[in-house]
Amino acid sequence: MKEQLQAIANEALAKLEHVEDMKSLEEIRILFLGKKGKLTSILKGMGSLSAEERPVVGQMVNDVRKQLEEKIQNTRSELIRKEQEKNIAQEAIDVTMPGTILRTGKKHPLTQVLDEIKEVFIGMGYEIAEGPEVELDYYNFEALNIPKNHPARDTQDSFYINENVVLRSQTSPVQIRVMEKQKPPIKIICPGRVYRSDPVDATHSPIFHQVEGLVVDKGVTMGDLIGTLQVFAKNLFGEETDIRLRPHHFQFTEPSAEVDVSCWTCGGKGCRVCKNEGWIEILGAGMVHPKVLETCGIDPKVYSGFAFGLGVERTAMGRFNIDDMRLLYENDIRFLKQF
Ligand code: 2NL
Repeated sequence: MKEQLQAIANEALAKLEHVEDMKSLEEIRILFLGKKGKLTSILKGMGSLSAEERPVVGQMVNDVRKQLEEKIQNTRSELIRKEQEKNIAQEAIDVTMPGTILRTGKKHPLTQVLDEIKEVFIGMGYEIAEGPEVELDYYNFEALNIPKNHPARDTQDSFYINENVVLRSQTSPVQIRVMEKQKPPIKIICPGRVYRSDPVDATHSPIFHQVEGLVVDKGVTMGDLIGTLQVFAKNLFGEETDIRLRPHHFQFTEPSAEVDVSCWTCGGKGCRVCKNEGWIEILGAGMVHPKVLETCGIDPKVYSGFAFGLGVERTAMGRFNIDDMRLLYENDIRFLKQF
């Protein structure tokens, strides 16, 4: 029985030398120390021993059990340590490895310019007003002193939904709606998408963006308009920028003017960008026509106002030196990432 016990101990110790994982370690434990294990069956066979031998063998079984338990515990600790070492090695960060470059997006050039324009006017105390793109003919034309027979109303120039409904051709109808509802003082800008039935080319698109501005109060003058546009031009195109007004005609303003800024490329000397003019036209403006005020329920004998309108595409093309409007709509990443 002693030899048998020794053989069991040796077998167990040999097996434990080669254990690779927790599962086989547990299998070995059950095989030798479990309820039906080899050591237990020795204990069960002790009945056949003499009274002198019994305690000796009992002591030996206990010694072997203790030895095996210790060895199993050590093997278990060793396996855990190896497992942790492996995990640490796997999780290690190789700081010399090249990184993954995350490409960050940015605002479309039109949005950049629009945001700048908004910023300048918000800085001067303007509020932003918005309104429908599908508009009543009344708000888009009639209320702006554009009568039924006016060429701007030609179905060739505007998109008519039906006789009374049109895709807005400017954002002025938003301003009409504000004047109808709100008593002066009014100080707003109206950015938004507008529609004209123009064929697509390098400088035209049937859908484009406009920012119109409107100030109505007691005693508003052409001087206020000029000062406002000067601040705007200097903020957008640089402190050294000048503006110039040329007489013009709009149905909704009187007097009216087209407004040029000194060329941002040559500063007024004349170059390719300004086609040797030294000036670049960027907006239309004027004093709100008394008829327009009256139509909106504002007494033109008490109040006066100025208004202006500018094309966002054209401003962006100037700012970024873009020579074809279509590039702004194609969303070609190679083009957009330049700005
Ligand atoms: C342009 C420039 C302009 C206005 C827009 C306006 C709006 C109201 C009353 C009076 Cl509610 N005027 N807007 C004024 C002058 C110019 O836009 O080139 N338009 C064809």
